[in-house]
Amino acid sequence: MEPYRDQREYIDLLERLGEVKRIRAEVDWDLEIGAITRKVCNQRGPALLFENINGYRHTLCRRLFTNGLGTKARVNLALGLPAESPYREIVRVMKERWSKPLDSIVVKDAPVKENVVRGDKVDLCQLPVPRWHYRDGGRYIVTSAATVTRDRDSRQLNVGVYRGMLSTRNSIPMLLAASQGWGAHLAKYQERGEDMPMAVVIGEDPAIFMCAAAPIIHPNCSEYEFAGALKQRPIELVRCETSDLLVPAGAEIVLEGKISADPKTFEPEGPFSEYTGYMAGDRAPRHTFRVECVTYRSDPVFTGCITSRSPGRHAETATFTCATFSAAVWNALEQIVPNVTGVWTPVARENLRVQIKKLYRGHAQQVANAIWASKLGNYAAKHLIVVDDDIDIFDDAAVEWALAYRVNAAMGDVSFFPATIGSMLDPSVPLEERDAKKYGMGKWTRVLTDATINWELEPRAEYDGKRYPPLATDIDPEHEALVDRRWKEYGF
Ligand SMILES: Cc1cc2nc3c(=O)[nH]c(=O)nc-3n(C[C@H](O)[C@H](O)[C@H](O)COP(=O)(O)O)c2cc1C
Ligand SMILES: [Mn+2]
Repeated sequence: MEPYRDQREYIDLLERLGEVKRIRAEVDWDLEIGAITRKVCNQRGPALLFENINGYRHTLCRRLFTNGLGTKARVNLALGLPAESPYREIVRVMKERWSKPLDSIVVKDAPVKENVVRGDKVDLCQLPVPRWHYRDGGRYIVTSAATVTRDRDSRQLNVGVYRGMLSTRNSIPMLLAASQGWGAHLAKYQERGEDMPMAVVIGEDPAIFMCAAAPIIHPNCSEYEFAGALKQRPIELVRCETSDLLVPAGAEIVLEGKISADPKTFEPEGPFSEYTGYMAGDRAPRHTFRVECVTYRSDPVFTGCITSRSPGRHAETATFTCATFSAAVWNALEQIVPNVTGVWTPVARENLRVQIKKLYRGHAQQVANAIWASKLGNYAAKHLIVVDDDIDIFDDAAVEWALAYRVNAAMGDVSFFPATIGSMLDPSVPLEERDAKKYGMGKWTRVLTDATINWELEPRAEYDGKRYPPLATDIDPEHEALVDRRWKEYGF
């Protein structure tokens, strides 16, 4: 694989392949960068490096990178796969690599420590943070960045992607969901009346970005080791200045500080142009990250992304979350349910497809329980379709066919699981019903469509002893051979 150590080397790699466009014309952080990014994403265009941002010529950070993973070809590139590899292959490779997390290395000297700013000198307004969308509640400083926290007791690290908005020169209100990795961590600090140390990593390796945005179950390590596995090269980490958190040595910018569960410390955040494609979510006081220290590489590259997409409108995150999500669910599911032969989420992780080699009645229901019982169901698998292993889950027409001819709701093939945790950003749920302050999370009624052949159907002699009639689309072997033999004679 074409090696790259960090985002900076990844940008160099993109440059050599003509996959990045440097924009030297002066652009405004206020809506112009967001509008350009939107258009380029929609066209599946190049990664973008903005080098001349209005008001940011003499600040500590002057450049902005976005859309690094904005096409399937670049996702392949980041994984070291041939640019044309289909998602079927991407999911397979991710799943395989993630089955063997790779230990990270802790180093002493790191590029991200080239510059250190502490205390009163911290000024986040020195970063060229865009207002991405005209309806956004503010300038979103934390989009593709990775948030690092530690379990207070087990000392296990978590690295997750969570949104955050620039509020003051040293504070960032964020969307903290109790069911996510850092949500569970914060609850433990809250019990002791302590603030939680955290770090936000801006401009991290694209492999770390992909892993931090995936629902990886990692009882014995963190997302860093999964990123190392994806790259097949260990991630180099360095200790934070103000805590014992570990951050990538080659990151562009690291914000260090603390977050509190005390509502008195909350600042208003939202709304944000969300991944649903809607301005889902309100403006409300939210958990606020207080930045005490900033470390950064010389001439750092601020990094962010747009994440909202709707039919015909594309976003950077949509190119890889379909694959990372499928691979993470497949790996985890495989540990607890037999004969899972594939997982795919073609458009939105709300709609998940699982393929099984069915072993018994209730197998599809077991799959649903396993996903809905765990963090695999966070923001995901509201609608689950389970198919037999003769149905290609990457083929929409095949799945539609199975839905048409293998589902009979009267026989229990469709089941509802009401009042589960759900996305607080899903506009199909009334706002009051997904009030995270009151409920911690949103609320979903989950739906399983079991599109496997129902084993209540009796095998029948006229069906050659099977539960289902024989396919009517094949040709008997004798005539298949005959027609093949005479094919040219027919004039084809
Ligand atoms: C750009 C982007 C922004 C995201 N923002 C949030 C967010 O604000 N809150 C949240 O709970 N999840 C958010 N997610 C989804 C999480 O990254 C994802 O659920 C991931 O699995 C979380 O990691 P964890 O399982 O370690 O908590 C976002 C994902 C992306 C790609
Ligand atoms: Mn995690």
